[in-house]
Amino acid sequence: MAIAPAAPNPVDRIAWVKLSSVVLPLKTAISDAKVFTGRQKPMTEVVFLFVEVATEGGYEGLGFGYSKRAGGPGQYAHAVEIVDSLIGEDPNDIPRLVTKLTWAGASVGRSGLSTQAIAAIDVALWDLKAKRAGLPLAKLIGAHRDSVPCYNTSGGFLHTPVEEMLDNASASIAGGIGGIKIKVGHPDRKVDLSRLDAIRSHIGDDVPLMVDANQQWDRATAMRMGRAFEPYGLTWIEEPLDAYDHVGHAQLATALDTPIATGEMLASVAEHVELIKHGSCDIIQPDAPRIGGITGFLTLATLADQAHLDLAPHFAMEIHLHLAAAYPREGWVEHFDWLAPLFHEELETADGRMLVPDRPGLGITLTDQARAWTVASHETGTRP
Ligand code: SMN
Ligand code: MG
Repeated sequence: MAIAPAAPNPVDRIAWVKLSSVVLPLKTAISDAKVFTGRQKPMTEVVFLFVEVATEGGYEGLGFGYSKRAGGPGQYAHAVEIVDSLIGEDPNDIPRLVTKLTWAGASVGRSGLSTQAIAAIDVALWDLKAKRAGLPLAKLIGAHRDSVPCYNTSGGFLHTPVEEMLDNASASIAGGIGGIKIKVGHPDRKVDLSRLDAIRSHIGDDVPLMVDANQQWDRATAMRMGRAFEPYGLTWIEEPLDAYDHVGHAQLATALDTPIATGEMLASVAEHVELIKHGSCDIIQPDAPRIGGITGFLTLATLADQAHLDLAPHFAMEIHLHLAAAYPREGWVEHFDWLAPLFHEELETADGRMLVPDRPGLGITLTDQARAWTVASHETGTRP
């Protein structure tokens, strides 16, 4: 019997795209080691590039990217310059559209800010595709699990007094979060060790504990600190060295029992390929908004799995929960409470895990507060 033709008019057309630059204020100024060693100022806001897409067939998608301290206006400006070419295109053809957008702005390269502008558009197109299929994004890709172990970072920054850090950890665990990450890399190594002692004693030996040095040590210091941390049974040591010191990270990964995690700062799939080639980490930490969205992340995930790496994506849990659920090896999702004012929906945590929403797409919608924090917007096409 002949196979029935596809549903009438399976091809859809992008009719409208809206770009919004949204500034999320943080409740307190955030400091990690990069601030304590004078490399950066405390962080007081995160700038988001939100992308909304609508098609003639009545489907809509929402995606986002972000930047910290600088880059937000640049990502937005680049997206404004290239987005018009999407109008009239079939939204299903995401890889082809990413290539088209890449060539539209090729003179500014295939990594960093231009890639991050395209990433936000890519996420919106994947959200739309999943909604068209009536599936959560993880299910559209193909999920290995319906929840992912999660750990909290937002409670353990270096500016947070020890007692408050301990209270934050207790609150996270009581809220169903499964692990705790604290920042290290303080100029005085005794501060690192005393904070680590305090948190390990407070949460006990059975709660997974990670540390993040945010690129602050040189190789000798990283090896010394890594050896000093061995007795604490850490789940990983994150970014002990400069993000691009692949050889140094590989030396640590070989020398230490504690797993080495890195990758968040890399700005393209190609940069992660270098990390993998050097054997720089046990746990890779890509950031979809930084390396090309869902499309870039899925390319990297295949390479990471082939290299037998575990996965712990950086930040943006609203996106990375789906991607970690679809990765063959069970990894971790990073919990931050910062983005809560932006979305109507809250991700559920229970028994140490974050639950993949059963809503189509990413399963998020923007709040009026997010709209109120919009500092610039650009529309192209006509919303059906
Ligand atoms: C981080 C996240 C957000 C702000 C500063 C640093 C980070 C992480 O390195 O791993 O979450
Ligand atoms: Mg980090």
